[in-house]
Amino acid sequence: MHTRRTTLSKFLIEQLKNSPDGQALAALLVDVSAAIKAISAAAGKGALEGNVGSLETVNVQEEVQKPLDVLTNQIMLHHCDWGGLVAGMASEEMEKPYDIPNEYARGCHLLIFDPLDGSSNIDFNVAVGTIFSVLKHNKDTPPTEADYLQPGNRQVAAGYAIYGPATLLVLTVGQGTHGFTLDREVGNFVLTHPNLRIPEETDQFAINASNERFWEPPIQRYVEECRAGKTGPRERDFNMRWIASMVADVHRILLRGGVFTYPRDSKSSKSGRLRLLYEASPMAMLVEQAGGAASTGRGRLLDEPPQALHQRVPVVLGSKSEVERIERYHREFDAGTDKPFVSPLFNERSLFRKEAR
Ligand code: AFP
Repeated sequence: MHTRRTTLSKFLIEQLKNSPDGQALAALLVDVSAAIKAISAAAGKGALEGNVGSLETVNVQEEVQKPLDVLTNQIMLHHCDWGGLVAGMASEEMEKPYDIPNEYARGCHLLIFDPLDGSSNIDFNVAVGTIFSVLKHNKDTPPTEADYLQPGNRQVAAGYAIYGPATLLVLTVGQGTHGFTLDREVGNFVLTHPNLRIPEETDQFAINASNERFWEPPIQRYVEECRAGKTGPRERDFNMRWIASMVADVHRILLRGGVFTYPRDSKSSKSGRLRLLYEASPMAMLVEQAGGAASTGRGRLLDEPPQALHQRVPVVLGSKSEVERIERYHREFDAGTDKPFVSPLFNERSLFRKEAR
């Protein structure tokens, strides 16, 4: 039974056999997958091991940490620092990059990760994830902070794990996007979703609609048109979803099509909420490799040059035609030629009057 299943190791050896430093990258991704198995087991214990509630500490983002934020960060560091495969690591949970301890050799890759994305969901047993990105570091010297500030188009691998009813690892090494399901009894990741392609025809969008009043007009226009459904300019009905865990929201979009967006807003920082290096760049690579598009609304996300380790960025990603439509709305708005859609519910003679923008 199952003797011909493609395991992650087999898949990586095959995909990377002709790439420079391919063996080192494959070995690193196997270490990352081991960390993911450990995180999956820890997350699965929930309240049995005190993995719920909050700590009294805050991370560099000024967010209150959960016990699992701290534990999963350590799991990632300690599974990947010892094997001579990474030159350094950076985590959303740490202010500064992690230097490889002196007793271990340094490798030719940098590993960047968000160890527990969507951790505010953990108390409610809703899916959370881990996001990671791999860059090259071809210097003999230990990496400085500046070495991590590479645009997403320089990533050699990116992926995420989603801890839901099943644990899945979705991965790219620049040759398509592929999904692996953890066989918990055997302990292997098995290729179950080869060559994922984002559907073009879609009726899904994912956005935190409670921020609507803080969005820019191009995003307000897009969402208003979707909400108008058959009665609006799109002439079909849309479905909205928001899990508040980027991994889970993007996973849905990858399989079903549509758009995930955390746009620029005027609420806290104008750049939106998501971090360029830990969240946006790896997700953008996965989405592009699955035939989709990823943008800031005003340019390709993978070309965005990072200025700082914890920089935030507006994110619009998913089915290509929808992302291109949102980019067009930004261009028209910037040029002053946009034609915002006003729902009949809000027109001059209706009960609800929409204030002029
Ligand atoms: P946490 O990892 O701090 O829970 O943040 C998750 C996240 O960065 C991303 O996964 C979600 O898409 C987004 O925040 C949810 O933000 P809202 O609080 O605005 O729903």
